[in-house]
Amino acid sequence: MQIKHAYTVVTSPGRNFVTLKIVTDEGVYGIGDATLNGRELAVNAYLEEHVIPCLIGRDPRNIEDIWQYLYRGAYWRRGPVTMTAIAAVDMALWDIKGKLAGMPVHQLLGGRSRDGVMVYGHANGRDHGEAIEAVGRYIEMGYKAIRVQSGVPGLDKAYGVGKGDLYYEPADKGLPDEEVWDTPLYLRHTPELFRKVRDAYGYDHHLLHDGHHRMTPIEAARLGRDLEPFRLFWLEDATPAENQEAFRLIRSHTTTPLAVGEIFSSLWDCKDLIQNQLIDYIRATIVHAGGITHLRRIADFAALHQVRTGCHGATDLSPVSMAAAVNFGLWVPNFGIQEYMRHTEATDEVFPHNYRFVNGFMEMDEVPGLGVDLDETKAARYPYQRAYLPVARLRDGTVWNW
Ligand code: CS2
Ligand code: MG
Repeated sequence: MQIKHAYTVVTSPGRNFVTLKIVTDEGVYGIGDATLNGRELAVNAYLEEHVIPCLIGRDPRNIEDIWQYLYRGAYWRRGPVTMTAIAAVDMALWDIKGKLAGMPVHQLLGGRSRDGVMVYGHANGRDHGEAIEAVGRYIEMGYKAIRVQSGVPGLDKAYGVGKGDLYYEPADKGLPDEEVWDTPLYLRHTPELFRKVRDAYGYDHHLLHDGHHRMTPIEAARLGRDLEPFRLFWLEDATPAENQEAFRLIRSHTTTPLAVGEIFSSLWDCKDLIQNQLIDYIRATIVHAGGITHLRRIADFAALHQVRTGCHGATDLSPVSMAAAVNFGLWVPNFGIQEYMRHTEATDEVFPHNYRFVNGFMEMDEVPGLGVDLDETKAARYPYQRAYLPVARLRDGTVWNW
């Protein structure tokens, strides 16, 4: 069996997605998500110019050999563009292998460790009142875990406050939007938000919060300690994690569980965090951390250190990634939680899939491969438009972490 041809499809049903399709000489095909928010065409070019020519003629069943070839053979290793491109190839090859075997990918990995994958939703609002009302709506929808984000009095914008209720998309067409950030204001108001949520709904639901890289380590330590009475499931991206050691300071001050890693692209980005138990959940994803083949290694390493998975699952990860993530989440023994930001109806039509939300969990049937497809006719209706994530500045104009 050989890879006969491969190509990418760029489509934008509300936001940009890049999908790789690999077709074998026996007509079986697989798809992989190659979306990197704000840098979509960089990955597309990497695939078209540097990866796809090397795939033609290879045996698609040799997933590991192709992974090693694309990782070691590139010379220039790691990084979000490279590892997202490798991830797309890897997802597509696992999809093909499942179809050939007549089994879903979670069966190929080792079968089901659970019947459903617990997911968390995203309650948010421009102020505490709106955010608290949104939490109530997510409880009514059956979510067992809910991320809570709200505006900060005195700031025009804050991370995680969507334009509508269900669909959160931070990227905007045109050049990057610039937003002012003020951490002291945020630190003053956030504990109050969670006190109000707990007062309103009690402690029967997991609450999560995303600091989105904006605090210094000592500021993150302060927030972690202030949130302790509200028993969060996790505080995410408390501080930028290029310096993995920074989490040692946060860890020494608070028992609030810590999650990090949605922007990591390999095990090397999180090895110290995990082996020193500086975090509780690793957020690396199949689409940005080299695919199922590499995320499995990260998860196994994390399991040795009692760290659980908490994979990223925002709207800028396509339904192809979500289908792969549900397969992975059904299997992985040290599962923690899976993020689930609902896609738009248009996106779901472009990417028909088998996973479904059932009372706080994601479930899927025993369908061969990943359990997702790409409708290329519908995809062609939505042309690409360059879009950027925002840029943050502090009040004095200093560029900050968005
Ligand atoms: C966020 C994301 O879902 C999350 O935890 O950090 O919304 C993130 O801002 C986007 O994926 C960036 O593209
Ligand atoms: Mg996040």
